[in-house]
Amino acid sequence: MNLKSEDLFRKALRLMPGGVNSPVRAFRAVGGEPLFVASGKGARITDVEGRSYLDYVLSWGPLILGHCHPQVMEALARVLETGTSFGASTPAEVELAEQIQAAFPSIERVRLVNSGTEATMAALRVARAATGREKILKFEGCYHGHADSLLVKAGSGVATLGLPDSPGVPRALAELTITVPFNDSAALEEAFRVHDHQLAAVIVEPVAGNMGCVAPRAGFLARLRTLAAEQGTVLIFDEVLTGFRVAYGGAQQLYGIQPDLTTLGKIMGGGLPVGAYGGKAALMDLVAPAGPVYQAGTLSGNPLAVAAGLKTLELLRAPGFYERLDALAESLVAGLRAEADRASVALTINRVGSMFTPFFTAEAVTDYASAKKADTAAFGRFFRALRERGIYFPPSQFEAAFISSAHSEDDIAETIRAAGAAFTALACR
Ligand code: HOZ
Repeated sequence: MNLKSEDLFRKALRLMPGGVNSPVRAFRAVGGEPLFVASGKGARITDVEGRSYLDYVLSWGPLILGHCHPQVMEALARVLETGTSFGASTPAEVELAEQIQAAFPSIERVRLVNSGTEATMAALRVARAATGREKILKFEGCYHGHADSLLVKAGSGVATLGLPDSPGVPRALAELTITVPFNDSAALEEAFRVHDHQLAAVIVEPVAGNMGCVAPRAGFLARLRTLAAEQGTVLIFDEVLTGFRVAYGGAQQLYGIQPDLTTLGKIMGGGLPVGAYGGKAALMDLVAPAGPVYQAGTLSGNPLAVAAGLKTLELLRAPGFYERLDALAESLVAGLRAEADRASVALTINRVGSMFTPFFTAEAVTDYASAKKADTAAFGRFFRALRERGIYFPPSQFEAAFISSAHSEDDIAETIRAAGAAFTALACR
């Protein structure tokens, strides 16, 4: 007999740390049994008990076309007939590199890796090698994967679990990571003044997604660009979430700012494990074997991820794709706002393109400090109330929700109705 979620989780707890392979999945911040998914199709997933949910997690962003898009599945099926990994170059990798370069004019050369964490780790190494400097600057509540240098005041699961900076990160390394609040140009100027010509890199999620969704203030990214250029600091846009999401060419296209290096992942692999880092040729030509900065990977450029990525990007280039997705996201956000107002629930919703977060606070959320003021217990109740009604939101106040092209107007209407009932239940407590 198939095990139920409860039994699976009990078994998983004996076998895996916290019963999961990635912390936020354990639902510790929202309560209730973690979801065990049996399958996904379009905008929906089905759990092992056969319950169906409209999915706004979408594998944390990659599935912009929804689950099991037929053309992506077909592309994968073709690859399965010819081999899953060679540890040698394939024609499709070259094609994907070409597509990435066409989408991101700031990327003159690109290296494919297997995850966003790998991409940010390697980008930092390149920046340090290029500048001969060791310090880096990141923003509070931004998350760039779990490499040692970047687990300082990190968002995502670190914020969800309310952890202080992670044990196991050598203090000497953490001391090289300077942090300032996101969207705070004055603090940024001060950091550049104090660490004058000592910063190898500034890394930023140009639209923060890992403290919940937070847009950059007007002029913030431009100021960052100028300060980095003035001091020869490498500007890294971490577009693992935003690349091919907020626009085909990512946040750098949306806001018209060109970084020196970009990290990508998620959507560009069509739901398979992938990452990439790229940028100016002068920087990327430092990477081995063109240059001395070492970085390698047996499964890098893996045929399955490359095929799923290529087909996904092709479908994203359809005329009007992003306009429709953004309109759908806006109608959902407007509906959620109206329902929260009707139930007198204090709610602030941030949205950029098809990524968004409802924060349970009346105040504007512009950085990590304001995100942390949100009522996370209320978010947990909202999450559970939605789940009971067949809607699956990210199980954390500090993760962005996403919409896919598989979501229909009816799905959005169903979600708004469910949220309305959830807000009313919240308000009646
Ligand atoms: N912290 C990840 C999203 N930002 C969660 C990944 C996962 O649990 O799969």
